[in-house]
Amino acid sequence: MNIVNFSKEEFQNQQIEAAHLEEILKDFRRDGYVILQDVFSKEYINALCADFMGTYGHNFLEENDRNVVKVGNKRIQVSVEVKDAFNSPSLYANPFVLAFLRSIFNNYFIISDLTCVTSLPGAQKMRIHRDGTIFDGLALAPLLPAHAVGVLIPLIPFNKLNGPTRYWPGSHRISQLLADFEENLNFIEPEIDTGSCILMDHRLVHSGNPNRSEQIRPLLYCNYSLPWYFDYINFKYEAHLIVDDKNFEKIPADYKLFFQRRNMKLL
Ligand SMILES: O=C(O)CCC(=O)C(=O)O
Repeated sequence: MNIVNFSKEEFQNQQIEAAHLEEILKDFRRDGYVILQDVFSKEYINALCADFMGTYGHNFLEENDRNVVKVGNKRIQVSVEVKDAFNSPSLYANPFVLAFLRSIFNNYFIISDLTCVTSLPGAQKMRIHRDGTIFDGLALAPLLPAHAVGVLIPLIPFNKLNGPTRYWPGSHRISQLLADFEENLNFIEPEIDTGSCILMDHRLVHSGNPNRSEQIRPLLYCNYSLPWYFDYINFKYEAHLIVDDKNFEKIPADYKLFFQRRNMKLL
């Protein structure tokens, strides 16, 4: 598994050593994912989780079942407003993540959406899917570099019981029918702790596992992409990056361009 541990010096300098970054990029390009260990503080992730449950917890009550966007059985997707703990460079400008993205996207990229997918106790397994493709069906498609990268951040520790996400390494470079992956046992199901995250090429085939625990299991997605890419399938009806003017003002000038798509929706 592509688990990246940073050295004491890298943490001290908040910078990835050049040869190490090359290695990470190589693994990501080959397998479509890498796991960055301990790049956020656990206290900060706990604060995000508390804010998330405080603001969006009502979505998970049975009486609100009809008003939520479901991406699977008992699996709910919400667009998370950039405010409170979510309006922080600690989230959207993590130095390790940004160094990686600058190399992948040749310096220019945006935040395409901030979303949380929550599986509720008893959630069944999700359909197998890719988050987004371009030039689908063309022989050229699997040869292209990444156009979008999801930073997937568990807001509670993910374990076998609450259902770690299933990923098929290398599948971003294979144009195979999704149905074929049902029988494909070459998957990984990393149990990721709070403070760590997985960086995923949007084309990587993956699926949510059943939640057999009593816990609500939120998975935060901060998706970055090249500026021209728009996820028109997932975000047709709702803004995918919600930032009001007051919160936009609080974003440091260096990062404002990340939010150039704020409050945009198609229909
Ligand atoms: O819930 C999960 O583990 C995965 C969710 C997912 O793959 C998605 O919403 O695209």
